[in-house]
Amino acid sequence: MEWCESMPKVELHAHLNGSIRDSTLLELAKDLGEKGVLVFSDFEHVILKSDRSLVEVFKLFDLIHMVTTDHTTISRITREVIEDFASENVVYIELRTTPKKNKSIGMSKRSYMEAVVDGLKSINSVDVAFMPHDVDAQSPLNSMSIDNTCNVIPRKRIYVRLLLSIDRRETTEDAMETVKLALELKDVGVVGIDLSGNPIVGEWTTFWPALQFAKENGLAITLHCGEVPNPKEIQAMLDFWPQRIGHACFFEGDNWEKLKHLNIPVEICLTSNIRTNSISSLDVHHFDDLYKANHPLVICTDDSGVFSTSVSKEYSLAASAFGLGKKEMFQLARDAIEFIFADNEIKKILNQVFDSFVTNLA
Ligand code: 6MZ
Repeated sequence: MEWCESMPKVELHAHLNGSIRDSTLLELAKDLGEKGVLVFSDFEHVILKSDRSLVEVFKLFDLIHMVTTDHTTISRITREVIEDFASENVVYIELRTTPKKNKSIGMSKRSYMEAVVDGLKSINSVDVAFMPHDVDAQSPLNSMSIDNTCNVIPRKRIYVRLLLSIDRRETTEDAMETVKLALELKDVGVVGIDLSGNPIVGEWTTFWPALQFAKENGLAITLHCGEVPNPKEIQAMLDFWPQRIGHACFFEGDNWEKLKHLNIPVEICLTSNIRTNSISSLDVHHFDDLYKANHPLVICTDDSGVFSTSVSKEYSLAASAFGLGKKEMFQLARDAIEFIFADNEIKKILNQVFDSFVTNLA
């Protein structure tokens, strides 16, 4: 639906390496195939497969990381991912990624993040505002540039904030290193921490000390929660009271009631949940229950590359699956402003962006 694309949107659950363009992934794999590092035909087969279980998705991430994890590529995919989201009128994104170390190429968690920031700085097809002081209340929606025939053309603007992910395979020390790095990188737009990775790996008690430290030091937290049935972990996560959670597919009984009672915003990733078989079909998706209960929700992509989706497609899917019209979808997009981790000044600007869209429509 065209209007899903044209309206402004807020993306709060997008993993950098999961949002990589298919064409880029294939190009990178081909290069490594030519260098004899991998067998391209095997790689191509896995990338182009359309249905994958959750377990297969994590195998795919290991393959993706094989071809993406050097500084130049990380900068490139950051640039492309932000360009892609901006092109479909995402006006604010919290992009999350797991800082990685790789001694053999001189990569530390910090240099990985510097590559991400370099990627953001290298974008010139759209205006990217990612530093905390990078706000323009005078002209929040677009800026102008002049093309080579002296025509003034509006440029899209996207506000970007970063979340550092802790992978569930990591140790407490690794997780703590990520949190300390996040604190050091606040001035380049890092606003929070995410806990993600294969949900059947790792224990909550391993990550808790680092997450608690993050919380005490003013970082916002979002947790992948209830991606698999694990009521004890879900309960511990709810007791921790994160600012948002992702997925919430396998909540039952008291945990479900508690989620609603605490009013914790849920990042909903419809295509991801269906493609990984976490939810059998959209008719039984928990979006419906939460939406009808007026629970805070935000529609997100998770891994737009891996699941061949986009924010607009997710909005369109929600509209058709749950019988919502333009007005409801616009309101849903706008409500997400309240759940972002950036400060009130950005919220004010985003509200102006949504206001000006309504005015332009009238
Ligand atoms: C849990 C996920 C995920 O960090 O390398 N990731 N974790 N559930 C999901 N739903 C399917 N999708 C992605 O991006 C890729 C990493 O994000 C996490 C995994 O740890 C994956 O390796 P980055 O940029």
